[in-house]
Amino acid sequence: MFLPHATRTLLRRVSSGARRAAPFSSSSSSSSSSSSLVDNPNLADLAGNDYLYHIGLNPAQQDLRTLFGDVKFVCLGGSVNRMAEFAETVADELGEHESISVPFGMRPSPIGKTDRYSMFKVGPVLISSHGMGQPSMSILLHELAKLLHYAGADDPAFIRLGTSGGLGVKPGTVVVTTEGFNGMLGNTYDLPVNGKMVSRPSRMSADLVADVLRAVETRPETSDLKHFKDVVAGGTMAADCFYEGQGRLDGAICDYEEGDKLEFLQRAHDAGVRNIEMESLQFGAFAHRLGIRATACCVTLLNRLEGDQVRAFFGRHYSYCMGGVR
Ligand code: R2B
Ligand code: URA
Repeated sequence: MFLPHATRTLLRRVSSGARRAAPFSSSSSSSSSSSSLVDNPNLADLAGNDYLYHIGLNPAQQDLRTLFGDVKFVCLGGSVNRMAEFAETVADELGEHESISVPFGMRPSPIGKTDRYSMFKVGPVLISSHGMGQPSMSILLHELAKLLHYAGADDPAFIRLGTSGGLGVKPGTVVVTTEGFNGMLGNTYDLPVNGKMVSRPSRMSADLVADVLRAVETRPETSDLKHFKDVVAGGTMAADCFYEGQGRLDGAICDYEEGDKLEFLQRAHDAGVRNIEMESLQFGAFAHRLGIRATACCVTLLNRLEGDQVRAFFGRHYSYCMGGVR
């Protein structure tokens, strides 16, 4: 997402920021007022023998406190390769000036099971791929929250670094998410639980968003980001489908006209949506429910008001994501 120097700067700046999630709106919600990472009395019954199935770790088998107790940032992104690359960048940047620990080797190497997600740790930064879509993100968030709870991590900030389709912003713009929107343009993530629909508001931490924007604005390390790309705060719509769910005309099925698509996208823009992807709604709902400081910083690969096909050249696409203007 951010330039290499900016990565370090941002992490430091954000680290000195507010300690608790301050949602963007104080309207009624079921969220706790402070961060706890988990809210489940049943976990006590496991007496510390809790196999985190998809990431392959268990507090009964690994010393999670030693390995993960210092985590201050959790950086998540969809693709394995991109997050492995991001881990290398963070190692280079933090390694320059700080004594950092990179467990399991001299350079970042995957931790735990890697068949579903790839996770890395560089000093206080835990980095993981989350796959595509809200179900994949949800599984990872449940297991990471428990991992960090067992590790005793103190109020870590969660940031998703991803790609998206922009809405009324020029390609290359980075959208820092303030709140999630669903495909009906509401702000709740709705999940059937035991045969009942549970709706949770999707809100990011106002303090974390402000810290990210301040870092971009004030630090010389991010001057390239200011010169070459726009960074805006705004709503992010997450869809459970890349094609129809995002109003594309180029999927294998399309039962609507271009006018329907444009009417919807314009309505979404009017409601405050500035980009569309597939995870931030669930991410914001999960974090807000637990009081975790979270936001997403997603580069826009195209302006959806102008088209549907993602044709960003890979190198450019990649450097947008990592924040490098290469
Ligand atoms: C952005 O890009 C992916 C789809 O191409 C999806 O994971 C997302 O949110
Ligand atoms: N990812 C999405 O989910 N949608 C886009 O348009 C681009 C990337």
